[in-house]
Amino acid sequence: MNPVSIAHFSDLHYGTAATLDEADRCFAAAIDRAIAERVDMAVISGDATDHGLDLHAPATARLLAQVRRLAEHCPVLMLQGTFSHEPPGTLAVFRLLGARHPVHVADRIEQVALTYDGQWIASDGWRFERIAPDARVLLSCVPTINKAQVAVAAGATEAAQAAGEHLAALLAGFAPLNRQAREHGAATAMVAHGTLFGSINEHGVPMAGFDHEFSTGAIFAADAQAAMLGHIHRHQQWMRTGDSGKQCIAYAGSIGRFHHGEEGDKGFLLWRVSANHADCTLAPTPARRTVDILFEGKPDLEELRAAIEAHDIAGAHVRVRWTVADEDRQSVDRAAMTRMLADAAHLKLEGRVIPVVRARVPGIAQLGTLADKVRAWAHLTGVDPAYVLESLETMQRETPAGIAERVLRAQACTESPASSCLAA
Ligand SMILES: [Mn+2]
Repeated sequence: MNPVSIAHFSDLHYGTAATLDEADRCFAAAIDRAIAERVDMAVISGDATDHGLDLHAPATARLLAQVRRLAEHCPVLMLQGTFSHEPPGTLAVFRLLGARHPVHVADRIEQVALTYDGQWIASDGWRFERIAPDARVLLSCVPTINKAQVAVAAGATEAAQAAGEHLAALLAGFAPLNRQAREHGAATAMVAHGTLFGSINEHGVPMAGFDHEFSTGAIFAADAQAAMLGHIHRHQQWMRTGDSGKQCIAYAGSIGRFHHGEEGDKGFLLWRVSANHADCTLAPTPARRTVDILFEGKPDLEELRAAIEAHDIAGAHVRVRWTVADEDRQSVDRAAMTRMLADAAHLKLEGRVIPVVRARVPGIAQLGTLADKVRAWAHLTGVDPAYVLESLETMQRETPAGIAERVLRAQACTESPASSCLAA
């Protein structure tokens, strides 16, 4: 049997003007490419919207038009994403699009088969009793987890059982149907929205808490060839070759770059899935480029000039961040920076001012030496200047390593005076 080619889009985040252009430009380009690749079907694995959309919002019409365009080309499955982004019920209207091919909305835990004549069939319960003989593709759908729903589907009786265990039981429950589908020669995939333990988010942070729903082990144990995931905005994948052939789990990542500091390429996935094989490649979208320039203190215009030369600023979304003490805030030349970065498509200047919380000594800046400043400060705050001046002198005379060694030795003395102290 020929492998089924599937376009997998995720985390479109259609919303307000701030991100709408990015979302729509990238999704449009992705659909163009998917059509050119003649994919057999398409999956949108959650967070099609960024928040609840009004019917008259520009994002609503643009998203509906794009999904309709996609459904003119091939059958589409849309999965319910995070409730705060995609309030329950958001996806219901997509069922009504009436394009050449049907749009199936998976907003509950269920299995869905795509038949050879391009129709979606959904299971009555959380899984099929048996696989229809004309199933070309079997999809096991796990939308954003409502923990109670998982517990019911998995038949859990222990209320205290962790959600992750319920989910592992649920995924294992899909395995017999996936094996049956494989015997019929059907392609099998899981479509889910959630956090995989050990994945890395778009800011480079590993997801390793205990409330992360999925593990690679539990997903592979569902015995589907492919697992198409949404929620984490960074593309990444895991593979395993075993009794079930080649299995692959992948996040498509978000369709565009919606925030500063997001690492990695943006795009959608082109999957090829058969009864015993799955693989995917990232097809890039024209996501915006972002450049972050960071100053520890006051922005140095020479350094900024060097950074502008080093990065291709033209057309990029640039963010400059700095941190200054309150007394220096007036010396930051925002106008000069704006002029230097005029080629950027969008510029964000973010200065953080550290407020003065300490007592100030009037005229301290005019004193000639650091020692004089320390004395003036000590006088105001009622501290004996002798110890501070001694420490100051030590810092000028000794290396940091030498000071640290002496401090540690003194500590060892207090902790166990008998042994190390006398020797030292
Ligand atoms: Mn998302």
